[in-house]
Amino acid sequence: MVMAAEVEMDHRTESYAVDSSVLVVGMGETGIACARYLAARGVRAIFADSRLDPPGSEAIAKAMPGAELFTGDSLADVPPGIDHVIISPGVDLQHPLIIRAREQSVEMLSDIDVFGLECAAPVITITGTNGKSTVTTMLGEMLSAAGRKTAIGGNLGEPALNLLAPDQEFYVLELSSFQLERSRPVSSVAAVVLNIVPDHLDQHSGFESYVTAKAYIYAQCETAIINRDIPELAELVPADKPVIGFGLDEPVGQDFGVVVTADGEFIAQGDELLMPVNALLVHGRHNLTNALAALALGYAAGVAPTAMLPGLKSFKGLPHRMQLVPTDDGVTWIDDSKATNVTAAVTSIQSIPGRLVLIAGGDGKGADFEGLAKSLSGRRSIVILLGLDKERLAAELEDHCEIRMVENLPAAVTVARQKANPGDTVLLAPACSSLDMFDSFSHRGDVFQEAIRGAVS
Ligand code: UMA
Repeated sequence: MVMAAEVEMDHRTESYAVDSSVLVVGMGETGIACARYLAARGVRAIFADSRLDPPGSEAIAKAMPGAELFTGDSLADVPPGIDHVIISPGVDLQHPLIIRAREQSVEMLSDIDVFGLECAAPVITITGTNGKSTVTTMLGEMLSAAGRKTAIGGNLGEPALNLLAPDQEFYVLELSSFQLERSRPVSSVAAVVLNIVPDHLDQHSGFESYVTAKAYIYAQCETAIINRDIPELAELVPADKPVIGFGLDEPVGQDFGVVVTADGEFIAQGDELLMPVNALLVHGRHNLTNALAALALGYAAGVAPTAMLPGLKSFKGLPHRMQLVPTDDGVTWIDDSKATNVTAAVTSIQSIPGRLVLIAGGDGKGADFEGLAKSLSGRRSIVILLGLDKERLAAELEDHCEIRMVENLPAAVTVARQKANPGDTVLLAPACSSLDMFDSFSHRGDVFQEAIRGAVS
């Protein structure tokens, strides 16, 4: 056997190991990471992807020369002798190969399960609909600043398997609902569901299954971190788990929160003031919540809050999340391409005072846009729409704002430039996924920033 570690799971009777005869479904970033991981351990695998030209095929062939790669529908069944199937997060669970594997009782794993087999350092796990990449990166910087060697990844971008290293002191993993529903419960020192609002409803069978997937994060954690501002989320935590809370109100005990004094607002643990809220470089109440969550996670993992503060104070935020794009035209241009659902877009819109030119649209993932309409009501805003769901958005928003329709993002920037006056804000907060027109939300944000640089000198 190549891999020594075997993990007993509470909810299953069998232990598992990945030592031979593996089928990896998905030839994207996760598939590439699996190929490298398995090849380094001398395990042979075959690979399948329903896409005709999956992005990882070249890298997989390089990592595991001679491995058989099946694209499109060229692999109709799980070949005899396959003992394990590793499923990438983007693979549809109704994929014919997954159905066949289930019928044949072939062991199914995620890359996160495989990561769990070899991971020797404490893991901190983060999920939620919005803010999880920010909290993951923020906490990574806080732990590093506290002198602890920390690797961050997962849904954030770097597949978990690529992070494994013998000298890591902490792993901080952002986990999507897709990763959670494909994985056995992840053993962690601290776990959080930051928030949950409807998202990805076109891929999950409904809001309930999306919530269930997110709740898995608490199943095997040592301490559950809960958001006091969304009390319903505490119901996702198993009854006997130790809990630490965070929220924008005054904290008690070990909880984190905000204390108002004559000198202003302070981030605090219990009655101990840690730092002034205005010392954060990231703006908005949602980022204050993110900071409190990160502190609670790090504290639950055994790191003193004071040791984490330097990393928190120097954290500047992530690209394409409320990122200011500098110009000299007197208009504030903001790239929030990461606002891929209605709640994230509404949070951004509400954080901006004054006259707004909003650029929105893309693939709405089956969501209802009523919340977006409400947030624009009575604001004198102009909304420029593009992408797959622009007609549906226009129908929902037309009673609340002036609408313009465009074919692409550079055209949206041109119209925004004509409509915005000095003092106004132009905000890209699409409330939709980017995948109908772009490779990713970062690609969409890059195109937006490039168009601004071209149009506004
Ligand atoms: N696909 C097929 N057929 C297949 C396999 C995949 O059509 O047989 C499609 C999927 O529908 C999907 C795309 O290919 O749209 C990518 O799927 P993948 O599983 O190959 O994805 P990876 O490249 O491995 O990237 C995945 C995560 N992607 C998804 O969950 C869709 C990345 O999250 C993550 O960073 C990476 O693993 C490393 O862990 C991205 C993401 O968009 C950022 N996540 C969603 C989100 O945040 O909203 C969930």
